[in-house]
Amino acid sequence: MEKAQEILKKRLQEEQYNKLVDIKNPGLHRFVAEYVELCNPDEVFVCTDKDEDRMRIRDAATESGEEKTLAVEGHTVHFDGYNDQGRDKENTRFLLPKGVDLGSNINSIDRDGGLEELRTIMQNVMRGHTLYVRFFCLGPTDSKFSIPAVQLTDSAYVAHSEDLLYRPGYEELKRTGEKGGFFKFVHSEGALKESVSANIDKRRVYIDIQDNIVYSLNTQYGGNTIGLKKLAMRLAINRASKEGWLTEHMFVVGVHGPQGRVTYFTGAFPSLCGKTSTSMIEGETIVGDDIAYLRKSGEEIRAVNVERGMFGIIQGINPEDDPIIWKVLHQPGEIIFSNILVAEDGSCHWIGKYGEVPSEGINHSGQWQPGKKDEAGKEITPSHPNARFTLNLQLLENLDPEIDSPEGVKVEGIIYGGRDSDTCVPLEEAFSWEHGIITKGASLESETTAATLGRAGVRKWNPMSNLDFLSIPVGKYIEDNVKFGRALENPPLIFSVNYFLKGDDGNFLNEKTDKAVWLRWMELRTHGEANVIKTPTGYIPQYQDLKVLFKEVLNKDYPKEAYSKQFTIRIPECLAKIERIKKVFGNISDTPGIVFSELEEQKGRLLKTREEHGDYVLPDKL
Ligand code: SPV
Ligand code: MN
Repeated sequence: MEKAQEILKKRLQEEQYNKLVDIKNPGLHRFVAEYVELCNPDEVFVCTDKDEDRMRIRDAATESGEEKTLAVEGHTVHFDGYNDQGRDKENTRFLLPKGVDLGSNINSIDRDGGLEELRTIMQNVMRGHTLYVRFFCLGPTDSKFSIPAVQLTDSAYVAHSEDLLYRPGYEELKRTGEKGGFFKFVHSEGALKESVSANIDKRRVYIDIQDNIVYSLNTQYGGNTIGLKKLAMRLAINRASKEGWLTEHMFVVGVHGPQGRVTYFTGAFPSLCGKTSTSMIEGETIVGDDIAYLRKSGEEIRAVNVERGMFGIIQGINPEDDPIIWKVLHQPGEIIFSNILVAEDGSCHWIGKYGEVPSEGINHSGQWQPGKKDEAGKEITPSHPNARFTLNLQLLENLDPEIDSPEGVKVEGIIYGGRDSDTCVPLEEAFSWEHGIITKGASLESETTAATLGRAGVRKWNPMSNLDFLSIPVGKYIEDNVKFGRALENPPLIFSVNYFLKGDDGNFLNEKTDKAVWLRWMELRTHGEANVIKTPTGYIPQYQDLKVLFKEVLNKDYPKEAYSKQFTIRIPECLAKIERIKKVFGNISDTPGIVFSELEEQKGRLLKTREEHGDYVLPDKL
């Protein structure tokens, strides 16, 4: 008997052992055995795709106190520690073998030293805990997109969240047996104090691309711990680059055009910039809201949702702007809320929800009442700005029927969006694939938000909104993107949107609901059914087309004056942006030449237009 099997036989109860060795994959057995020995849990539970196993994990989450039940049936709440409310960028590092260089934008640590540090932290870290072994499939099962994955975690909350968020993979791994080149995740919340990770100073998220393993220790926040989410994304970006496809931080949505036509778009937006709400627009259908794999199939680009659930931001969800999610959040169903405020009657409250703020309750800081301050004297909001809800997309009435299609959906448009108060127009189409990839995707900037730890409100460069997850050098990543669509005769159109543009008075120039119109205009454009105005930075819509769409989609009048303000080309700001982006790329050693040539051409067009029309150019002038 192999050594791994011996260890497993000794450490696992017979029933659990049998479930594990039913998957004929010695690599998997070695992986589980190694971390059972090292982390030393009291018990091991192997979860198959069967309902009874899955329910066992759901129940364990409440029995352990990691989740508490709420007033509505099926709803639970989980709290992460007060200082564990976002992705920890500083302590997220790639384990780099000697001779590998990912560039200075990517946080890394020498592999041998990092592994040693991890081993020290992991020694007996699961003592007193149960280790859950779970199997999932990234992407639809039995498809060329599928990547099987195994998660080891001592958090029933993490294991439960993944149950809602990912497609089951036990049977998939059994089917693929030894062939499955699976991704591996090891998570421990570490020692707990009042149900939250106590040793935050030893919080680590280390990614080993060589062995396709990600380690996550002494943390609970989903973005750090849910292996299949942003941790798997880092492994997948690396694999995709080697195999000629793309892993993107993108939603996938079906936009419903004239005569029942459905056109699929993907969209990349940094956190808290309207990504989920764009994928949830009324009248359209959602395939996914966060991560997509894109592969070429003949002359087409096809995309799948890597996930099957949503780990969505709850701040600002209200019945007017988000009617579908609002409804789901108020009816029975399996939903995990995290870091919201729970009132005494078991009802939930969050920032931006309609209705009164409860006069007291429990939130991520413990017992809370208005005016409560933290140790640093900072006022604690009722819910954390990064508070979330976790649910299976099947709960949504707008789920697209192609969600599980093994072939994915055909992508006809790609949207890049950021939080930008003063530079880019609300909606614009790129001149070409290359122009779009460089000036919209690779040049994406956003004013920071609360989804990562650190200061909010600072303008940050975030190419394709994927910077935090890149596991290949940035230049190589941009080049992969350029090459991906360049060879196609009719690549998807590329668009940029900006929902956050402000006027001179500091107020937003658009309503939240306007994005529904933008989507429908893009849908028409992919079929050549709307006209444009050519600006130095891309094609913008004509007033007349938007006026019709505003009436049709929102039943609203759209004054010409509003259009003119929104679509004024702000040349000084656009030029300043080009200089910022050039500077960033100037510091990246493997930047492909096309980045600079596209930016220079754009600069030339802007300067020429400025000569003719001045700094701020109304669309009618062009
Ligand atoms: C994001 O921040 O982009 C998210 C949530 O989707 S997290 O899981 O933290 O990445
Ligand atoms: Mn995301």
